[in-house]
Amino acid sequence: MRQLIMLLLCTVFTVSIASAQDAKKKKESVTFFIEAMDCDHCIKKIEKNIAFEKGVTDLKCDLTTRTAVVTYKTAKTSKTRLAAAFKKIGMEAVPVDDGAGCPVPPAKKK
Ligand SMILES: [Cu+2]
Repeated sequence: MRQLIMLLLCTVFTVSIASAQDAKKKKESVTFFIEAMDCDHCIKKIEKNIAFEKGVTDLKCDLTTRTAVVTYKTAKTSKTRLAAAFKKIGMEAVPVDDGAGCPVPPAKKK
């Protein structure tokens, strides 16, 4: 069952990449799971930093699920860059739709 979900997520992810390539102004949302996000202070920190990252248009943090939904312009930034931005403020952010053990070649990203 878990594998089926992963496969499904992979498919959705691949399709979203394909459609991202035809429109330069296209926006995309990525859900990051941030284990270190455990209080309002963390959320403030994320809001003060990630919201001002290049290409980020929207940011929603959820403390209960420890996730942050980041909407960004695909032409300006990428999941990898956003994850790096989280790392810069000391937080490990894992894109949920990538899925652990679901290898998505980063070269496909634009
Ligand atoms: Cu905290």
